[in-house]
Amino acid sequence: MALAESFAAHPNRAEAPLSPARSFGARPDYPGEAMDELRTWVDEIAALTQPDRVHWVDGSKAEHDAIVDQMVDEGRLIKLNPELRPGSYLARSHPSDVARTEGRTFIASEREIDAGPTNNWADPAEMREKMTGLFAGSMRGRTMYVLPFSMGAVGGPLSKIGVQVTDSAYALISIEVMTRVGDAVLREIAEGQPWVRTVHSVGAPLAPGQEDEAWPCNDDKYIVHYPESLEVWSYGSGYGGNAILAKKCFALRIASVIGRDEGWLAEHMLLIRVIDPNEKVYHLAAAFPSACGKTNLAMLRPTIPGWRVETMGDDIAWIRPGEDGRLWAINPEAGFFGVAPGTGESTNVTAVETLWGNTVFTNVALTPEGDVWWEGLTDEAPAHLTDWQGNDWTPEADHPAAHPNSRFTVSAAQCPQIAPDWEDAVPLDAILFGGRRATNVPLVVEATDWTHGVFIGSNISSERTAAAEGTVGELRRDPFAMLPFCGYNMADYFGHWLRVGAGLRFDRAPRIFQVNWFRRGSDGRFLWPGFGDNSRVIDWIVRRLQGEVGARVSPIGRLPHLEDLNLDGIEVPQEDLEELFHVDPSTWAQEADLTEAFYDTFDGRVPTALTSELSALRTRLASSAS
Ligand code: OXD
Ligand code: MN
Repeated sequence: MALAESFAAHPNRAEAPLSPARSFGARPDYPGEAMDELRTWVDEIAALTQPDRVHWVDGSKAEHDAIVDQMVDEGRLIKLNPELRPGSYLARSHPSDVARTEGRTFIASEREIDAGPTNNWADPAEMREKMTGLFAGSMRGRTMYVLPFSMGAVGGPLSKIGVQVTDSAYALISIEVMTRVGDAVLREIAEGQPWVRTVHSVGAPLAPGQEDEAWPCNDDKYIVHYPESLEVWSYGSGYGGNAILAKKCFALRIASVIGRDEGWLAEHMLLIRVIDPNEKVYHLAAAFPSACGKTNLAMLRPTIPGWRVETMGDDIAWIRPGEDGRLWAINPEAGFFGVAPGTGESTNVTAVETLWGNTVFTNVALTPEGDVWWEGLTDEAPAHLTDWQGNDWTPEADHPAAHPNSRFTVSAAQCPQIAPDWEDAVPLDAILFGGRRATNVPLVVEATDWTHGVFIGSNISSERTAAAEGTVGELRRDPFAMLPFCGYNMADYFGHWLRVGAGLRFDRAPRIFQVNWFRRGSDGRFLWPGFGDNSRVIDWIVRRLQGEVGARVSPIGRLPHLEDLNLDGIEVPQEDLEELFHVDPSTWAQEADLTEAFYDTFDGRVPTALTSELSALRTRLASSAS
């Protein structure tokens, strides 16, 4: 079967009969060595963590509803007004547990060099001893849930499976949205598919009779990855990125290691299908650092007539070379765990429509009518709210009503512009690298070839946002938007990108572009309207793919001829346009110095192809300055 057909076919999607029914939460008794191995592992974790109960999750609606009802009764979730937001809930985290904790995230590879200078390395033997101590008895008084999950459609050709054990019901209901959970996955395990082991505890054991917190967690946090044994152990945090281990921990950090070894790429990228006015179809993957408008691009509504975008994924893409010399991509996730603030009718109407119901909100504000609100949902704040910490709030308050990293968790299938075949693999036509840059980086630049594109990707930087701890606004180097998510040495990761590119058919490899929606003028104004008008940049990119428009050569890559941009219906003054694409050789020479300093941190491990790109850039800048 041709590769494209085999990707489309997905013969074993979960339609085949499931294993025999079992009672609520019970341990499955399907026979087989692989299942014995799983049961033994679960028993070992339970013996260590000592939960009161072990509940094997079957992923059924009845089970989900029972767990959610119990969470509401226990005060862990607030049920929203079903007339305004049916099937939806609000969770409020502990104020100290609101974002990923990169400083407490570790790669425990056998050799320190395999973690590289951008990761926190820990010695695996020492870390195991430490974690065993922390997890001993950590689930006392709680239920330990066992969740078999699939990233990608169950049985799909690019899919991978894992099992998470967790003592957090919040993690459980989030994982049920973000992945495919349940017995269809157990059947895969029973049939011998390899699976990744992930263990999570909020680190808050309960003594007999002790009253629980609404959001239990521990001040001491460890998010630990063992790349050799493909395991994740996460302790102390209930926050999504630290607790939904299938997402950043597995689908990026561990999967990037699997991808390195198997010849594919696990990337922090959205995935969209763009349909031009002639109904021609293109697939784009785009890497943006956290909270840089990635969800907005994933759900783009073009403002130019005749163009459509179908959403396929908003955060992660698994990308594999096909036998046809192209790159094929899937979104391994099943839901969106998106940043709420800034998502509004005027900025991302598709996301607002996606959230009509069946959504778990975390750390947003509550309206007196029992609905949710966050900064940017509407232009004007309601006169009275309960803020994310449960306190009264009015627009005069000195802090936002919703936490800047407050989130929605919702099934991808609920997105009104989701591609009908969003669970299938699609061939990539272009890869975009973006960031939030007030200066220097033009609205769009095309790489001259794959190696130059990898060079650009290795140099992505962005002003810091609230998705991780740190000072908001500060410039942060975030190569491929993978800095916090690459499970191995990033210099080797750059080399892996070069190798993957070298294996593609040169005329079928995706073309690579850099974009920046956030450039400001010298007066501080944004120079580009952004949002739906970013479709104008996509239009140019697609016309480049079609060979319909030329480009001008610049020291940093190919730039559009300004007259080729479709600006019908918007007013962008000529000076702003020129500033949007201005390349200043002296500030770019400073960027080159920063690149050199960054590459130097890898002690000579950065591939020569990239250091040569840097020298070539400097030569081009010098000759353009003279
Ligand atoms: C996210 C992130 O939550 O990138 O997606 O931080
Ligand atoms: Mn992300």
